[in-house]
Amino acid sequence: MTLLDRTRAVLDQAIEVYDGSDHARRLVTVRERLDAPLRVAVAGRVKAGKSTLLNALIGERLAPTDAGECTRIVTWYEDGHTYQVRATPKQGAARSLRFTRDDGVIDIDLGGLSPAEIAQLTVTWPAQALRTVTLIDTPGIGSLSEQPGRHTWGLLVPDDEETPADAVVYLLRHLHTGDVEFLRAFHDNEVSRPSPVNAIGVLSRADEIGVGRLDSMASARRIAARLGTDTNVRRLVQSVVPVAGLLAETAVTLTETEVAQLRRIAGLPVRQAGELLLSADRFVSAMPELGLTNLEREALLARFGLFGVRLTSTLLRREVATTATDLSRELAERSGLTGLREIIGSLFLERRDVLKSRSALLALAETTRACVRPGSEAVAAAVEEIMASAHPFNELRVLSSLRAGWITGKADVVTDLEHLIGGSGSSAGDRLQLAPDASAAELAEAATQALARWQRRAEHPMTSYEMAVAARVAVRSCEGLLAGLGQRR
Ligand SMILES: Nc1nc2c(ncn2[C@@H]2O[C@H](COP(=O)(O)OP(=O)(O)O)[C@@H](O)[C@H]2O)c(=O)[nH]1
Ligand SMILES: [Mg+2]
Repeated sequence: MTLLDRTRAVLDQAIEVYDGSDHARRLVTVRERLDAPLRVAVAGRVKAGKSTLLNALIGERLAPTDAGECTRIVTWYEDGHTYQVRATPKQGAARSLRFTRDDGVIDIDLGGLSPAEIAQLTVTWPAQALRTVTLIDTPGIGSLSEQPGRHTWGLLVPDDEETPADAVVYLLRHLHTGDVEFLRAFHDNEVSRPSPVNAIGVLSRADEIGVGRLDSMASARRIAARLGTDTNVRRLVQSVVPVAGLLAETAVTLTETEVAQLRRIAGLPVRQAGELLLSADRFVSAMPELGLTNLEREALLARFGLFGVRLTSTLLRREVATTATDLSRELAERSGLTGLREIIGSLFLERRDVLKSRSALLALAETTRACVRPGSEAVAAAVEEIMASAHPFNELRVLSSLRAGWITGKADVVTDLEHLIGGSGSSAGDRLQLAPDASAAELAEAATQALARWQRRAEHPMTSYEMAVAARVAVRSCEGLLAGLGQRR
């Protein structure tokens, strides 16, 4: 039986035990959630660039950025057949809200409700990207004493049994003590404590790190790599990637008009273009003969940032990309968006079932603690049994123990282990550290070797207790790989 099937079975059992009560109704929604898209929250401080990045991930400029009352409300973006916005007030029934689209961005009419009265907005939007994930935009944790801050906190660190988000993309601009505390509390639960299993770090607004210089992304990559090896960060997020969110958002919503405008800059002699782009002020006002109005220039700055204007005009001049389509792909790549999508794919989407089961089992465990009934102890025992025995959970536990520094060993051994248990992606290639185009025979050979290696390690008398436990999990992972490869042949 798969993990999802086991989870479903124990949920069914619990729904019968709690039949007729609110608990049963809640558990029915927990069960429905197992089949729904993965819920990923975008979290971080106010102005970290959350809404902008969310738009980039959706591929449309939906979420309002900067100020505005709606940025203070937790907003869910989910797939659906029709365009719809609903408000869930803290008191009273959910209701539909009117909205307009101004320049792509949704402008929601709260219909007389104040942001403080609304628990959640739900935007239903037919978008390809939302088929596999529901994205949750959060107001940001500027300060937890503020209302919006508390909202976000409640969403990610719920005090009732439901964990609204299955995973989180956490935006960091500069690592802040507040960030670490926040992440620690979010991960404070029993499957993995503290746990990097369902969090990815994004070094956001990466273009600003090198003050918009053309090599800004290279600097940002170095800083992100350093953050990613920092022990404090590693025990909280799986990895840290740099993303220039604004440029990413523009990349996926690029217009022909914008490309035409940037071609004018690309057409200038290099030195003149360099002078024009020395500063934002100069760009807006210098060189009136360029044929772009001040307003157009300001609009370009707002969409690309100075870094984006520099980079895009350079790409056009060097003919790295000449059409809007090519340019869009190139900018998505260079802004870090493509990399982020890949990592969301390998660390969240490929692990969807585990993350889903985990959320459901946590909810279930909480219910059996909160309300004891005839039969509820058997449910609690079944939940514990799955959490303790299911191999994917064991992999997650080893991963977080590694990240927390509870399992130690030689660097190459630790790296080998981390990959094998799926720490850098769940595909056979990722686990065995082989190229994506490795043949089935190569994969099988590498898996056989890894199996022997980890069996030896598990049985070796000098292996520490913790490493021996981890080694047995790795052995199971290798067996799983071999079984999977056998099926495909
Ligand atoms: N230069 C630059 N500005 C950004 C970037 N991401 C967001 N911004 C700007 O930062 C401000 C806040 O962004 P927003 O997405 O609303 O942040 P949020 O409060 O975290 O949702 C807006 O003016 C954005 O245009 C980025 O990657 N680079
Ligand atoms: Mg926002």
